[in-house]
Amino acid sequence: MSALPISAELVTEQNGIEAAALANDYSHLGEQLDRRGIDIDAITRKVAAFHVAIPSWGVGTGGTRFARFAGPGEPRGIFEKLDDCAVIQQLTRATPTVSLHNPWDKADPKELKAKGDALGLGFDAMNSNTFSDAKDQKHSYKFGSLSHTDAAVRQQAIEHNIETIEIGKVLGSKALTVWIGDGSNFPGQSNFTRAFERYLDSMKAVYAALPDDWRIFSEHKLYEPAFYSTVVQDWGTNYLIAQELGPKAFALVDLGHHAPNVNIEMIVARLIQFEKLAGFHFNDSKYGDDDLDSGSINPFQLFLVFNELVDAEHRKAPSFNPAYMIDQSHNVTDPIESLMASAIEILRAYTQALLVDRKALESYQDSNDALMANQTLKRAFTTDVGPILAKARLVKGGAIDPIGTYRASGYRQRVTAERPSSGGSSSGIV
Ligand code: LRH
Ligand code: MN
Ligand code: MN
Repeated sequence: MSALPISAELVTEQNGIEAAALANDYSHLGEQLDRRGIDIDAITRKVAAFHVAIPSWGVGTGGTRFARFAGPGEPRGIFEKLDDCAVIQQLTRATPTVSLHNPWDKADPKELKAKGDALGLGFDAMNSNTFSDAKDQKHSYKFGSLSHTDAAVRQQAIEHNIETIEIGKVLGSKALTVWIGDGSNFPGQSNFTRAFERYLDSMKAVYAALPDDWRIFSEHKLYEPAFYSTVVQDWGTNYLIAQELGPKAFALVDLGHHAPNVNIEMIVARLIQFEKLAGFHFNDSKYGDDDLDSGSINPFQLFLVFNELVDAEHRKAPSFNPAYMIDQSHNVTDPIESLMASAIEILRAYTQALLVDRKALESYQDSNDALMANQTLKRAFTTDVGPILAKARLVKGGAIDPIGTYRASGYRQRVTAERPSSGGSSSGIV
């Protein structure tokens, strides 16, 4: 039995206000799509089956390295974070799992599992953290972790990853995501080759501890916190890692971890083709790893990424099983609202990609009709798929208008009374 945080009556009442308009819009869109040979209900069923994981760290207010401005009623620990994740799932019905970060979310794993069960939430990939020092940790990660020059530091980082797997086993997780901040700030500071050799040796030790039904995801990032070189800096290095480690290792793409204007959808295509795509950390960015809300800056790029994913699904690409997660930092918005809006934008891009006429596209590509090939994508991208998204939520018991319903529920005001302010001084998140 799950105890949902928003009253079911309120959701029904709010849906009642929108139901007639939605029915109209859905039927009108259905007619339009029918003329294009698309069955709207088949699309809605696919959309209803799509899930994206919420990052536990995303429901707290983020910050920059300059300041953090706390929001009202912020969750004070992982159990309250799970309550907030349950709100997102209850209203969007697209986010049934949470991705935890160790040790940020440290608690008795059995209690975490019980709390998840009570809220109807499962646990997605586990994230290890060797990019900051935990309290009372023996060796510092100031100069690296899995690639550190000192074997004792590397061993500590390996053990931390193994511990993260152990916690995940209790929670029912099936994947470990490893992102390290290792790198250098000055030319000459680090030997690129030796650092990568050490990293690979450490990752092999972590890989050896992976249960048979688990996968390990390595996450590349161009720069930050290291500003001259980073050990796992790009998808090429990431692919090499996945190849070196073995069949349970895959390369994870965080959309914010590339230089501006990089063709990320093409990276996605390459990783799919060579059966090494782990999945995503979704977010959006203008300059760097901005961790802005998905689809808020460049929704066309998100659509083009999903175009590759749907293409792979369509042609039944081997080993294609991406894990979808959000990874964002919310500095000026209510994180619950940002995460709901982001889940909706991710679903929107998926839905638009489902509308691409793949047969027509292929024939335009084969006949080198560049203009019509592009028009084929644009036609799908410019279709307002809002009614499909709302209908998919409605049939699963969610809200037609998640943000409106959330605001009407007074959830934030309620938890603000229950959760005293956590203050606003340090950033606490990258
Ligand atoms: C690094 C990163 C990585 C971390 C998260 C907090 O920038 O994307 O995924 O685990 O941010
Ligand atoms: Mn990430
Ligand atoms: Mn990041």
